[in-house]
Order: sequence, then structure tokens, then C-alpha cells
Amino acid sequence: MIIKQAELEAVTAKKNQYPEDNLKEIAFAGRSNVGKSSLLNLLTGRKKLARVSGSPGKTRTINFYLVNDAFRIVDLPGYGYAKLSKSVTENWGAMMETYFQNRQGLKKVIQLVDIRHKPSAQDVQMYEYLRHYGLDGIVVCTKADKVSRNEAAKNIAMIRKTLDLSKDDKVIPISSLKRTGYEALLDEIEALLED
Ligand SMILES: Nc1nc2c(ncn2[C@@H]2O[C@H](COP(=O)(O)OP(=O)(O)OP(=O)(O)O)[C@@H](O)[C@H]2O)c(=O)[nH]1
Ligand SMILES: [Mg+2]
Repeated sequence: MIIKQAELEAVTAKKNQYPEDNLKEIAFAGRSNVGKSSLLNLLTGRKKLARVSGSPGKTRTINFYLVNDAFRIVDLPGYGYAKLSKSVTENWGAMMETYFQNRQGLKKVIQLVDIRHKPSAQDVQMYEYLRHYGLDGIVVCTKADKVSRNEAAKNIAMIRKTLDLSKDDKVIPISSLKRTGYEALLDEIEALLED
């Protein structure tokens, strides 16, 4: 699949701000700073489409990106950033729940984890949550440029085990910095959209 066009369609904190539920959507979930916005920019070939930041907690809204006028990629707010206040954290849970429960067009939530680290308790919880909603099945390991090939293979096995993935679950290592690995993800997204 080739992404020819992408634009920010809506920045939302509430359900009544969502765009009309008329297209298929693929969302990105993961802890703050894991690289969700960077991946979105890589896939769309637009370096500044989504805001990337060295300070975690940048994306705190559900951002809908219209792609090729045909489907949406949805950048979800990151979790696990300790410095955010309790009210912000509680609001995060409510926001996710509302989106997951009410969105007909939502086909898959791609979970992002850092290839260098064992998934956190919150990552595990997030993946279980996705499984509960039937939105699981694809995990992207970000920042693949930070490890050697050997380490990558070892860490992917560890990530599979920690998230308790099944054989059919896909794990795709990607580097947004080096621009590698994303073709495999685009193929998966294409298959989801054809379904
Ligand atoms: N080395 C390397 N750094 C990356 C990669 N992807 C993202 N980063 C860096 O990681 C930091 C966070 O990236 P973002 O894309 O803003 O992360 P996010 O998941 O959108 O973060 P929140 O919006 O806070 O949830 C930035 O400093 C990026 O430059 C990658 O593939 N390799
Ligand atoms: Mg972000």
C-alpha cells in the first residue's frame, strides 16, 4: 500500500468531537514516548504531521488522521507517564473506554512497545484490554535502531512471552529514525482494510 495523502482531521477529548464513524480506523496505542507519533509520520511520509517530542505526554487527545481519503489512523494518548496528574490519568482511561466501546469503524489497535525493554505492567494490561475488545494481534517494536540484530531477536522473544502473544500475533520491528521495517506494517494495514 502507498500512502499518498494524509491530514489531521480531528483532535478530540470527547465523543461528540469524533469525526463521523463512516470509515475504517486503525489506532496506535502505547506508553508515552514509545514513538507513536513518529511512526505515524513515517508511514505517511510527512515528518511534521504528528507532533513528536522528547518530553513524554505530548499527545493527550485522540487524534484522527484521514489517509488517502479512505481510512483513518488514530493516534491515541500515551499511558504510563508518572508525572501526569491523577485527574489526567483517570481521564485517559475514560477516553480510551469511550473510543473502544463506541467505534464501529475501529478494526485494530496496534500496540507499540520499545524494543529495548520488557513490556511494563501497563503494556501487559493494555494488550489484555485490546484482547478483550478483539482489537489485538499486531505489536510494533519501536526504536529498532537502538539494538543489534541479535538483541532484537532476543528481545522480540521476551516481548512475545511477556505480552503472552499467540503464534498468530504479528510482531514487527520498526525504526522511525532509520526508516526501516514499516513496509511490513503497511502490508498488515492493507490486509485489515480489505477485510
Ligand atoms: N532512536 C529512535 N528514536 C525514536 C524512534 N521513534 C521515536 N523516537 C524518539 O522518541 C521520542 C518520542 O517519540 P514520539 O513519537 O513523540 O512518541 P509518542 O509515543 O507519540 O509519545 P506521546 O505523544 O508522549 O505519547 C522522540 O524523541 C523521538 O524522536 C526510533 O525509531 N528510533
Ligand atoms: Mg505522540
